[in-house]
Amino acid sequence: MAIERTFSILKPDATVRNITGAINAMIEKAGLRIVAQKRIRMTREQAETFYAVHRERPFFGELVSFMISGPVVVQVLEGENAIARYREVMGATDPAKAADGTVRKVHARSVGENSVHGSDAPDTAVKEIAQFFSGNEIVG
Ligand code: 3AN
Repeated sequence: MAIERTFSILKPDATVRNITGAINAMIEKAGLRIVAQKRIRMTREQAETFYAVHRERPFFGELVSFMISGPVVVQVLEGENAIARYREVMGATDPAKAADGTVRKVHARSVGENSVHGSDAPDTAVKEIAQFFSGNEIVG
């Protein structure tokens, strides 16, 4: 199995409820290592760039407004098959459809305020990590 890196965001609904530590505990328990992490306030421009693939979707404006409504924690996670593994840990986008024990089942409020983001493929992981971290900020 390949050691991969994936990009993660703990979203404003998580920072506002002070549950970033609880989510990090779920990440670490799943065998993923947090090799970079910082708490930031995203600018509108950063959020629009990050979610550019969803620009034409009806929820784009709502999504960007939510992501800049409070602090977020951006992270790089490392581990075996980290991209797929973290998506398992997160659970389905809609918390009502998420499996028991997943971050979204346990913590998410709705399909929009769903607590976490994780990259969906190797190429997006590389791109997303590079948007928020320089190489020397990632310490494996
Ligand atoms: P995922 O984050 O599970 O990969 P995507 O890529 O389909 O899901 O959607 C990106 C983000 O857009 C989601 N995490 C969620 O915050 C938001 N989103 C998706 N669908 C909706 C929706 N119907 N209404 C509001 N926000 C949505």
